[in-house]
Amino acid sequence: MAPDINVSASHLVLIPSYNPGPRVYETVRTARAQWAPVWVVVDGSTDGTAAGLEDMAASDPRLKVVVLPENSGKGAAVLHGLDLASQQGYTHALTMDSDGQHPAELIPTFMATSTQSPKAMVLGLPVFDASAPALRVQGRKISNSWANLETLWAGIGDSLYGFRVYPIEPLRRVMRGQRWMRRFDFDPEAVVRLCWRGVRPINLPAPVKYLHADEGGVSHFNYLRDNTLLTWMHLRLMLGFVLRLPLLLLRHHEKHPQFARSRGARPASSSRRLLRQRTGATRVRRQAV
Ligand SMILES: Nc1nc2c(ncn2[C@@H]2O[C@H](COP(=O)(O)OP(=O)(O)O)[C@@H](O)[C@H]2O)c(=O)[nH]1
Ligand SMILES: [Mg+2]
Repeated sequence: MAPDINVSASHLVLIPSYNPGPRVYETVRTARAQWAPVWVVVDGSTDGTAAGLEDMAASDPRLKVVVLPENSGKGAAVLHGLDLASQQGYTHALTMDSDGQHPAELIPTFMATSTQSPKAMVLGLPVFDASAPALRVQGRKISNSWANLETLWAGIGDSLYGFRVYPIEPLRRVMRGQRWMRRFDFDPEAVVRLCWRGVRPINLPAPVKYLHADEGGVSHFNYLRDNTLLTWMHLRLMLGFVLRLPLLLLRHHEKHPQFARSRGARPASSSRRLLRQRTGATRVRRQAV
């Protein structure tokens, strides 16, 4: 059993897992070496890893393995875990992939940041090495541009990286509100919709590895199917963006009053404050602005 350095009653590590092969055992071991509890949701895997993980959990009370009989998609597997976690009183979940791509050694840093800012979501900002396929790196730039537009640049560093800490309740509400976000569209839609609800993103750099097949690397990302899903997702989000535009503009102006200045939309009090800062004057009379 892993030593229990960090045992939390509020924050858990949640690993959705679909046919990852034997890499999953090391992934779970390294996560458990950093944190407790760790929960794995086996999403209808047919590669024998459900039984192997259940064996690990039998000798580790802080590892929980939930086995879904059918494959239902990454988002659906995460939501299943979030519902159970919420019932047991957990407030935050760090999601990570089961295939060894994500940096388990950063779990404590991400959890500490979330504990300091519990209303925020803590997003991994991927640091790629030479192993990253150029097509995936370029593809995420497109997804990131859409996500930034859809949130009026609310601060999303990366829309796709699944190594994140979410506040559980807002995410459950977002997901229960619609039937999408159940498959590969989970990660980007979650950050955009949480931003719309006012959940602030905090971005922390985190390395990501793309393992070769001979190192046990597996990906179920299907370029045609999943890029079609992501395109449809961004169309949906653009519609939501248009409907929320007045609210987003208002928030944007509150956060960046300098953009409104030239149009005279900034409240007089903040104009005076800015002028005071620039001139060093202790009092700026109303007619001066
Ligand atoms: N692709 C996919 N991943 C799933 C599913 N259910 C759970 N997952 C998990 O979601 C994570 C991301 O999937 P992965 O295939 O590694 O995508 P990639 O990292 O973007 O190449 C992994 O931990 C998977 O095991 C599913 O139905 N499809
Ligand atoms: Mg992966």
